[in-house]
Amino acid sequence: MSYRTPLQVDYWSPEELAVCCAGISSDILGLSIFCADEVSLDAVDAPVARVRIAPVGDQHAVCEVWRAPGPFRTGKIGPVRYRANQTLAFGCLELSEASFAASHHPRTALSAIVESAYAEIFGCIDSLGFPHLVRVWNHLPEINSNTSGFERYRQFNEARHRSFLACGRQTAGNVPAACALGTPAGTALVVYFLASSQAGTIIENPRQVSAWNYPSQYGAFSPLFSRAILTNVSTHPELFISGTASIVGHRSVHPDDAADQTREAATNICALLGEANRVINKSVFDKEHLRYKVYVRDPADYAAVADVLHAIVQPLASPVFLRADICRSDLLVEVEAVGLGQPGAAHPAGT
Ligand code: 3EB
Repeated sequence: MSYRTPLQVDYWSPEELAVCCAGISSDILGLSIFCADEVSLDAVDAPVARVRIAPVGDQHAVCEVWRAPGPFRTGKIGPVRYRANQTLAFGCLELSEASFAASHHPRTALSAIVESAYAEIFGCIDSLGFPHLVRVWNHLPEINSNTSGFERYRQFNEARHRSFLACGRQTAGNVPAACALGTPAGTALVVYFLASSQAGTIIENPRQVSAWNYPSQYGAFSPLFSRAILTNVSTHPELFISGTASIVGHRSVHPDDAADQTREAATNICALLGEANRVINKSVFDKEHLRYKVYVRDPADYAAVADVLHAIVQPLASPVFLRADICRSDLLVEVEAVGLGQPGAAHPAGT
């Protein structure tokens, strides 16, 4: 009997990835690799987003591997490399500020590449027939620095906002789940995403102000992301939880305490799970069956953050810890997660 796999995400070392790619047929839709330096992934024919942040601890690199049933269409439109099956597309691109002379743009080189990145992404997914961004991972160099008098995360927010408007997208409500993290100086902007032929359902957090309604103290252009997106692109409902931090209302809470920030982020994630289950009117998602990815600003906080998460989620399927700057300088930790219905369930072909 043959079985179709639903959508899956796994976190593997490059060696584990090589073993999978050497198998009879690869069902890899796309992947991201997190590593401080360059890695070669010869065996992989799926699109690869290369993010220059390192795992915390002694692992050199970690790969986030998205697998889904084929057949696939694979290609490149402008700078966007993509692979898609019937319902879902993975795509990624990399743009460098050095390639944009600031003088040719009314704003900054970062604004220019962010606007261009989103224009390319929307152009790509529109022409593929997957116009709905589900989840976007934004990795931008020096996210907390000030250049041209503005924090770079704010420059990013303005450019993202302008691009959404220019490309006919909504700037409130129906916006993708996302995260925005820093990478070292001199690296490229890397954006990768999942897009779908059908719009997902946004899930907001009753404990938090929606990001598109943040007051202007966080910038004239609000961040455009939803707290989570619920989709149905495979055999189970899927829940994509955005980067979630220690924010209540719109304010950062527990400054200088990574353990308390982790607890608050976990409480926010639990609130989202409750919302998602309420919206689908069924108890599908719980904290024990999520795949977590954790960004910590200071590696010295790793043990405290891991302890808190392990105490809250038991058993905890090996979360991935990455060293990265978070978009607000008072945030020390950010947690994202994916829920993919029931774990390990395979489904008969054609059902
Ligand atoms: C926050 O809740 C923390 O700008 O795309 C989380 C998820 C955050 C996504 C983004 C930012 C973004 O505001 C930061």
